[in-house]
Amino acid sequence: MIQSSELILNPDGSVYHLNLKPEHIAQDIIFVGDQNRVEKITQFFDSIEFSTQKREFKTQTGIFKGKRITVMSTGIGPDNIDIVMNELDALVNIDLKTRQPKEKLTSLNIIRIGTSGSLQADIPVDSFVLSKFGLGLDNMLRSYLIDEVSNIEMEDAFVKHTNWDLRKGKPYVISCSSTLEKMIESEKMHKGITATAGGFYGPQGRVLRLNIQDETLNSKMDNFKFGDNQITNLEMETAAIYGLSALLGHNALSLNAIIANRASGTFSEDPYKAVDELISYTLDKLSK
Ligand code: R1P
Repeated sequence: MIQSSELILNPDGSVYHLNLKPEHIAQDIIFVGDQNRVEKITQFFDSIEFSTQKREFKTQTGIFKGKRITVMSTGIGPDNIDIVMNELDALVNIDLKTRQPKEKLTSLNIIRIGTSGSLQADIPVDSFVLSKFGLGLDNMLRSYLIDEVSNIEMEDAFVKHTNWDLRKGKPYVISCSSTLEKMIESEKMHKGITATAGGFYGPQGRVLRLNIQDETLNSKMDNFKFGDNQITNLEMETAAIYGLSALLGHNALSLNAIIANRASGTFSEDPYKAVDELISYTLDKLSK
């Protein structure tokens, strides 16, 4: 039995941070970072059956063209993803009354619709990136036993290429779900490795008033190659979502609208438009 200090439930039986009970979520789930992006998606739904919010975790479940979908904001960063993924998994794979893992496990389909900065000059602002791999620079996943799901060869190549200081922890690499990739991909999507940082400024090479440990990291990431794959973009959730999904048996895919280009130093003139277009694109693919 999982103790109440380990899996915390609210007085109404919902999971502690997400405020959700099992009946509130669909098997198909869209993640967004920003809580205000939830309704930008659900405004297109035929109906909404459930809404809740606690802290930055806002959830709505409804029907889009006959398909039941949950849209949820994760807030920013891999630490939040640890909460979101574990609590979502508990909703489907742990009996919250007996506090025992279920024998028959459910796989969720999770698609992130996020924003991100491109590292490559030829992936311009307002384009879309599908993350074939998540490269975690953040360490969160290293609290789990990940060797069976991580790409150790690519991790070692990255460590060598960037002369990575292992005092920052070892980066980890996890693949997307190939089923979801096939469902969503098209020529409109750039594909590559998405690097996930554990912070927005220093961890992504931004210098304001503090010196950073490796000022050349972004340019080394920019020219890292592993087979046909290069690092396309940098954000704060993808690798953590891929890692916990792989460990828990869920399918995950991360899509990002590129709103900044770190190579050219440019920022989208209308980032909301790029996100709106990615939302329409994804909903259209999901309804087929
Ligand atoms: C940083 O501004 C946030 O924006 C990006 C990063 O991953 C981070 O969460 O994604 P979202 O727009 O989905 O939040």
